[in-house]
Amino acid sequence: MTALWNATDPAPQVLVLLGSESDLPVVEKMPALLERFGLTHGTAVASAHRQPERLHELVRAAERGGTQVFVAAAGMAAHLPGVVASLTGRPVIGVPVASGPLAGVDALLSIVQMPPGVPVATVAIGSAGARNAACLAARIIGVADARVAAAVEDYRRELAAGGR
Ligand code: RP5
Repeated sequence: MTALWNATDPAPQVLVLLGSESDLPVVEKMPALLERFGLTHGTAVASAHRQPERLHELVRAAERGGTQVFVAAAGMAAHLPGVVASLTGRPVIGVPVASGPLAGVDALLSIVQMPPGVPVATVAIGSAGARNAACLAARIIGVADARVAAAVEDYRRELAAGGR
């Protein structure tokens, strides 16, 4: 995988934040998919619990730089997506990771149960969810970007023809 994103780098359209380096395998297919949709992307590790200040800095720098959608993947008591949604008004997609003895159900319930007014669009547990996070980010950005919308339609046609 390419180098991790830093706050001093140009902000990507889609920033993928992870609660731990151990979550990296779950999102490994996202870069290729985001590139297929014509989206710039970056990945950074910042635990909501262990590195709260670093997380704040990364989200603020990305928002300032123009990041359009945040994806946050975390396991166990997965507060990362919710904290990101508290720090930015941009769309946040949460990916539950199956890293503890509860196999991701803990993270799923933690991510999906956001208080009213602070939404996190929650996808399925694990790499299937990460793939859908990339697709959903493209659909969101495609609302105002015809080139991305066309790439989403191309992907949909491929699926309809039996592609996986
Ligand atoms: C969560 O705890 C992380 O997102 C990861 O899924 C899990 C375990 O983290 P490590 O102990 O592997 O760093 O915060």
